[in-house]
Amino acid sequence: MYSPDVESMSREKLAELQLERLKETVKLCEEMVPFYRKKLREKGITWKDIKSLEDIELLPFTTKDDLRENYPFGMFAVPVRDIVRIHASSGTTGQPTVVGYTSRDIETWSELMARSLVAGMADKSDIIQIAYGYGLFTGGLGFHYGVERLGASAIPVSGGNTKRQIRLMVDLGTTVLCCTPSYAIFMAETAEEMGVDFKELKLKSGIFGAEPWSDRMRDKVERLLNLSAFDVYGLSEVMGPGVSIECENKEGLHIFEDAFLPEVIDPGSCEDLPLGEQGELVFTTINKKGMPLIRYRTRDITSLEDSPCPCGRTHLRMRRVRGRTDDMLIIRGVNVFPSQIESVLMQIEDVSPHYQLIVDREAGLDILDVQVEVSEDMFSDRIRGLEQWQELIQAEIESYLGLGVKVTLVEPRTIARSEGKAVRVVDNREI
Ligand code: DLL
Repeated sequence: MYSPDVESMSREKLAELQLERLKETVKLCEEMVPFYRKKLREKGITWKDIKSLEDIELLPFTTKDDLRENYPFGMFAVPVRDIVRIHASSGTTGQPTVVGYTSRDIETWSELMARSLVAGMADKSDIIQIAYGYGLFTGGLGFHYGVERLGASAIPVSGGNTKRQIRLMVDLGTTVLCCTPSYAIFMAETAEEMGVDFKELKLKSGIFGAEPWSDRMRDKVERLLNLSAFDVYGLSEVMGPGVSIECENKEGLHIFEDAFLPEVIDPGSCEDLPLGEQGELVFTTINKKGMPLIRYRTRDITSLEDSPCPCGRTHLRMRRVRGRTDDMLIIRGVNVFPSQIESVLMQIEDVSPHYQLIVDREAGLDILDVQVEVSEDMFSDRIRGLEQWQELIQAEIESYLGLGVKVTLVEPRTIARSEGKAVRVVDNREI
């Protein structure tokens, strides 16, 4: 069974466990993965040189490109016959990458997911609707194994068929919903159309992640679905969902540090940054056998916190992911994360949660067009006020970013709804 004791271990004891596991991991990589053997040799070190946790800085980084170059099985540390599950990234931005799990890895992952569910208010008595996609994506199956490990009841509905999702919630009395935050918003809209009121449902919490979302969006989701919303983070290369999750205090996501060693680096110099400073998140897996990773550069931007948490967990927290280094837009020299614009939008009364950022280049000049969908009510009642409303949105965004933007109000239901990860940015400059 899962062992939450490890979550409240003293930092000293945890560090001992981490060091032992780090050494084992580096040894495994050195002995079994030619890619790492070569990298470690180039650095002139072996696993025996790891004497303290700080020595992690001696180790080489791993990037997504390294995984691509070793496609499909080159990063595995065990023979393929010992792999019991393979997941893969979609490969929309290049060659796909695969990840492999031994049966022990599946055990570990299930345990971490069970612990994640507990942090998100779930227990054995819950009915948990898993509306993350099942398949090569790690969301569906990751949650599924966690729910079974917890001993709760899984509804393995996967993403899509939104009306059926709502009917299941009503008929089966779902108490915990798991999906992307953008899909949760879409569900709220569909429920309204169907005349279903979330206040009448039994939902108590939602475990949402797999894409960036802001605290303001959380307020919206909580209001619309009448539940407590938790942010869950993970990535397939490192494991899948269940790398970190918020507790009831919602002051950052506790990283499961008995399985993943976090660092935050300056993405330019690759130097480790002190706690509290924002940079690129890097993970070393220390409890994984099929495909262990050393200092994997996630490209996700966040910072780490070690202040005590009232929940009693001693594991470090990461701030909500602000975005990815590769999602950051550079508009006329100004760095813009889509999540910053989302935060501004969601603070304005009556703004719908459906928006998209369209970037173009006209006569050599970058144009950022923030397309915001008008709600049905606004559209019918306030046609005349729309212009002022558009100006207000534009002024708010411009003053926050210090950058001129265009704001276009679009008719209700014109922005594509998401059943998985939402597409928030369309950058036409690359075409
Ligand atoms: O998205 C795993 C997952 C499934 C996490 C279900 C949470 C819930 P990938 O498809 O490999 O794996 O995508 C990983 O998604 O590097 C982040 O950029 C982003 N991401 C994941 N969770 C969050 C989050 C899954 N809570 C990539 N906030 C990561 C912001 C997130 N971004």
